[in-house]
Amino acid sequence: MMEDLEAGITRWPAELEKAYVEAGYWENRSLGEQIFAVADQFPDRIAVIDPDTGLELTFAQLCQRADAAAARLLALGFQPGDRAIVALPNTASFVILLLGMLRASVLPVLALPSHRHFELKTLAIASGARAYIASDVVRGCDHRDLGKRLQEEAPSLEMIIIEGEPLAGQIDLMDLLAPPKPAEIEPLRKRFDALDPPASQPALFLLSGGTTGVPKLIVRTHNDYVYNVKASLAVNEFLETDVFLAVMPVSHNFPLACPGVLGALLVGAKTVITASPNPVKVFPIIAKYGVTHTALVPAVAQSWIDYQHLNHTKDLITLETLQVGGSRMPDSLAIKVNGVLGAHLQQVFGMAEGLVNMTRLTDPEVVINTTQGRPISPADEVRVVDENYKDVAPGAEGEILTRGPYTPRGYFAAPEANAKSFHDGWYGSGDVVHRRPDGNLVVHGRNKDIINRSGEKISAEEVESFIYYIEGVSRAAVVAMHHPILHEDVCLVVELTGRQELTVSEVTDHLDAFGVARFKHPAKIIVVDHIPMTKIDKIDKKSLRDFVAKQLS
Ligand code: OOB
Repeated sequence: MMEDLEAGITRWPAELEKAYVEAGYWENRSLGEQIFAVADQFPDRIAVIDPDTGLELTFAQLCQRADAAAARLLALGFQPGDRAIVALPNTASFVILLLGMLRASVLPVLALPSHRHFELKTLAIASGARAYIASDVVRGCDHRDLGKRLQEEAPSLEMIIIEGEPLAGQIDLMDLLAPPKPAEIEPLRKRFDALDPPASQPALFLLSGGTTGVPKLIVRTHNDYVYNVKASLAVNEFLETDVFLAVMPVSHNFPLACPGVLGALLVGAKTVITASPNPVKVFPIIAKYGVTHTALVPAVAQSWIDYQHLNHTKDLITLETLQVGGSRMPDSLAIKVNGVLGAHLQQVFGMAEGLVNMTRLTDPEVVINTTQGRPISPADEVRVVDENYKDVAPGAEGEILTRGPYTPRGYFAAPEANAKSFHDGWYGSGDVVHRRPDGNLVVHGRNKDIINRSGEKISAEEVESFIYYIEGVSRAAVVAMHHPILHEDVCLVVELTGRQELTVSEVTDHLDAFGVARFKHPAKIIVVDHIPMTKIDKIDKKSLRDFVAKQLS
């Protein structure tokens, strides 16, 4: 229900909300209503293509299916404001379901298919989700069994909804997403037009890539998220004649809303959605559907550049703009994008918590290749501060603080995390940057204890907490190590008592037993006599990172 949600949401100050509306940043129109209005203009245009299943939907068909899905969700007992965890891979089903949930005001908690029991259970408890929605088997993980196990521990999870072959007692996602009968179309449309939620209400939950042991939920309201998408659309110069390829996991803010899938829907353009970013698979898809825009993490951009460099394919002729973000793109890689892929590069430095920076397509090459861009909205405020939250001298390095019309003022129902990450309404992401005189930001690193493994954020503290259960581990520290493709990977440094060694496979088995997502598992273990400590008796992560770098060089 909406009422019980409200208590967990930190709103913008009332006078600012008013100002955002007056300035036109907040339109007071829901995301679903706006997509439906676009669909009414271009009902017969293709909205979504899923080359993996062959499904193609026009805007009219997408909206009809979304309304039918909304009706079926309510028939299952969902009420507006209820939450459901969505951990689907990139398929057309995701898009239909998302729009259906928006129409029914059932709030998606956007998780990843790579999340496992530990992450999902924590999310289910934090969100009070009533359903878990996933594909039956993804990369060897059976989400039907996982769903059953989750239900034992998260009492709110009444329903498991499965794409593929659900177990007895589970719901078939295909039944939920099937097209309505022709006679149902109009009545459904009327019914959900009448249920259109106020735009101040939550539209969905994103996950934070934050540092604490508990994943944090970010509520994005219709007003702020629509603006996130529209401001991104303008800076990305994405038009209705363009074709967006969604190839990074669409539960992430970047391919979903910067401008991403939602951007394409809001301008009446085509989205091609597919699961594998492997150039062998995806290049022919780009050629076949005339993809013009896509969003990648640097590691995938690197793999595309390497492949194209070797194969000189003609597949990328239509590709105009390549957005790259999620982790720091090395300048040496940025320089190659245009020459090898023939596309304009746009660097994107964003966060699920709000603020998005982009280089502009008309910026000088040196800006595009060596900076992470500047805020997409004139109403974004950015400060660069020292450890006492004092502004540093212009151009000096410091931590970024931000606030603005699409940067929420707190995590969902997390007062402790909020006290750490929000300062007088300013969100501190922990990224260390400097601001150039032209306003563009350069990301130097971060003052937060995470590993950024090819765009997936891993909390060191979270992984460490599991390692301490291993017998003989007296101290454990998880730090980033360099990886040639992923840029960073997880390295575990341990002090042992009563044993000499600890293997990667033992740690993997241990973390599997706890249901920790595989992408968080250490790829390397270093046993030491003493883990370096700071003066205040905390693990000295900085010198440990240097130590690991030396050991592995
Ligand atoms: C995006 O969102 P999240 O929430 O997964 O991660 C945010 C964090 C940032 O605080 C920063 O540490 C890192 O990811 N990051 C970058 C970066 N883009 C994100 N670090 C260096 N250079 C970049 N270009 O990752 C995200 C959300 C929206 C758009 C793009 C990325």
